[in-house]
Amino acid sequence: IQIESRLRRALELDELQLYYQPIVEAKTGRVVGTEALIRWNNPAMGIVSPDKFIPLAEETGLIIPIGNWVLQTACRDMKRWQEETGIDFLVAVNVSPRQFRDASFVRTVLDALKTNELEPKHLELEITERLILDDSIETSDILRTLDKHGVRLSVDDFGTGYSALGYLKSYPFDTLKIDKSFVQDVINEAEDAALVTAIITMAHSLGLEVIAEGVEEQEQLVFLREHNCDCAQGYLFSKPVTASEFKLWLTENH
Ligand code: G
Ligand code: G
Ligand code: MN
Ligand code: NA
Repeated sequence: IQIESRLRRALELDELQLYYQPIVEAKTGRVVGTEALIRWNNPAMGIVSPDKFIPLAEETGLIIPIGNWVLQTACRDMKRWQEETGIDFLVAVNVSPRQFRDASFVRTVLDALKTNELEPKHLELEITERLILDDSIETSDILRTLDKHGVRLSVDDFGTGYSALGYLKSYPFDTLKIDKSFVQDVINEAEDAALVTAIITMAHSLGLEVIAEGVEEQEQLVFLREHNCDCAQGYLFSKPVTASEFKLWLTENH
């Protein structure tokens, strides 16, 4: 309860912050995107991880104003980096189920783009398999509408959602993000190597780009390159960092 009332005030007290983690092209290391990852910087509790407060935000409905703030902030930061560096890349934003199903979600997304004069192709929304599992008409309509507007869509945490695969052919996804649990042991476990290889092949056959998450070691990157994985993200390149640290990384690494 105490944490709930603190979270309620976090927005107005300006305690929420976006960290950013680069997404790079596997073959070249060139930056192609950055994922926004929220943090809550509370004077009493320090930096709180989203695993600790996003579920609470979902339960209480606070995810709606918080999600709106995330979209606005990510689009604003992205616009500024593009103007300052001229680099062509995109920002990826995580979307949780309650936020996605809110009646105003599409409007919120388009608003954030318009307010910040960001082109839709520079925004990618990360949707988890868990959300897709509920394949209602609304889910499909929302995805189609966003796709029609040119916003990019990715499947996050792929392989962990106990979901059927049929949605991949009927929904307008652009990108598939292989969950880090598969990438972690890709060198040492033959099964994980087989799964990662198969996922990449399947995704490409369906016209999807592939991002491997949780890449920590050079050997993993080499494996991914050899198996034609398009992009990679993980501590090997950078951990999630503040917006100003990311700007520095960007100017030093492109
Ligand atoms: O860095 P990491 O600890 O940031 O993220 C933990 C979890 O929190 C991940 O599953 C990630 O998708 C989720 N997450 C991070 N930022 C956001 C956000 O802005 N919105 C939502 N809904 N989830 C987020
Ligand atoms: O669920 P989602 O994929 O959105 O969240 C990504 C999570 O993975 C975040 O908590 C982020 O901090 C974390 N992460 C990013 N890179 C790495 C990595 O190389 N190794 C590990 N173990 N975690 C990572
Ligand atoms: Mn994500
Ligand atoms: Na993920």
